Amino acid sequence: MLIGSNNIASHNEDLLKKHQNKFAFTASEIGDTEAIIQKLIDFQIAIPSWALGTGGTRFGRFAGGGEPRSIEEKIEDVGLLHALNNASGAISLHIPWDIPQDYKAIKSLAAQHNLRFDAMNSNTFQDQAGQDNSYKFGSLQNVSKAVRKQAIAHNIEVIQHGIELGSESLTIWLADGSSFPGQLNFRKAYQNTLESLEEIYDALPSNWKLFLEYKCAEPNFYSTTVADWGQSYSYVKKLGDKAQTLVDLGHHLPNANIEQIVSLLLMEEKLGGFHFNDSKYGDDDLTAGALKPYQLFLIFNELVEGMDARGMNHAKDLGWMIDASHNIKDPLEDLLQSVEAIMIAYAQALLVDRKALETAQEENDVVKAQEILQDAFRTDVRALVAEARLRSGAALNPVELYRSLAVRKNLIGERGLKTMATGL
Ligand code: RM4
Ligand code: MN
Ligand code: MN
Repeated sequence: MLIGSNNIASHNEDLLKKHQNKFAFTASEIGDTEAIIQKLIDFQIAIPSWALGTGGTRFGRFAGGGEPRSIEEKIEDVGLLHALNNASGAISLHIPWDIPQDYKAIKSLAAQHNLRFDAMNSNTFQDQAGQDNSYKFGSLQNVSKAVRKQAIAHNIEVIQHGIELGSESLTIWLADGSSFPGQLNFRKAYQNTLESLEEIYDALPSNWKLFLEYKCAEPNFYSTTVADWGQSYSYVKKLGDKAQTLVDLGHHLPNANIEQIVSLLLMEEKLGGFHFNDSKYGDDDLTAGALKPYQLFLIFNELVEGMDARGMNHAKDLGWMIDASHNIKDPLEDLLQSVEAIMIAYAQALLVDRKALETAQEENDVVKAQEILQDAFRTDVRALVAEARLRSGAALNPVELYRSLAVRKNLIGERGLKTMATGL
């Protein structure tokens, strides 16, 4: 299914009057709306290819139908999102869940939808059919050299796929760790992992980045070999300039101050990218901003401040990705909601009066500092985000248009009810 510009135009026409009123009010409250709108137009968030189908838990899976059956259909799904919001102009692929066969055809399909290929993801947390060695006891950390070699070779293969598609980064997330005390010699596991990462790093083209993602627990529940930002930092620091840390919002111990982590990683020039999602308990992979929108705003507040301090390009200099899993919602609707929440948090962070905040900080004016942040957070910026969409030819209300065009019903018609996407 394709969403035509005529569909978007007539949807926007219906909502235009209401939007214009709202936008005029918002603009009257905010100073420089034009600069903010341009930043919002430029900002793109990559969609994970592994989250276009139904996720599920270990207790069950309730498929919604019409799931993409191939990498081509996954690209088409992201194309639908991008047509609706013009803010999802990239796809992040997970190998071997999505092995590209015909690079040229896949690249041209992506180009038709105005999509580029964001970070490539390797998978050494599952055994694949026909694989020589098992990852049951880890991959890059494994006590067996043969297993480590296999995992290294897989990562290098992922880089090769990425080169063909025009991607410029590899994200490594390791399930490596241990489930019981005594199972692992922590130092040996670290050393093995480091040596393996070095080999992968050496295979990176000069314009590539290696993102090392951390996660406090799961699937191992006693120790994880890249468990937190400090551990990731320690690896990427040793690896070199092309290696950076990736922050997934659901990968922290409860109550971790993620915004502070982000600020310090940025200062150290070691923040590479993001996996946005939201959580209450652990790696819940829920819709971004669904539970803790203030935290999302505070993270963006540090991002904007830190990137500006280093003269970075907001849209291009970090990898912006969603990592989510959809158990009860339509994945595409959920992803539209996530993108919207991210754009809102970003827009609010752009509103923060930096000068006034700095003065308040220098004067230890705690009350004023809070007022400044909360003033930005409590500003309704939805009309700004909608205006950015309107100007770039996308829909004023993406979820509403998605529903009125009965996209899911159409996809079920095209693909069938019982299709199953590879991924989470
Ligand atoms: C992990 C981690 C990775 C993702 C896998 C599927 O928890 O978040 O980024 O690739 O899940
Ligand atoms: Mn992740
Ligand atoms: Mn995760």
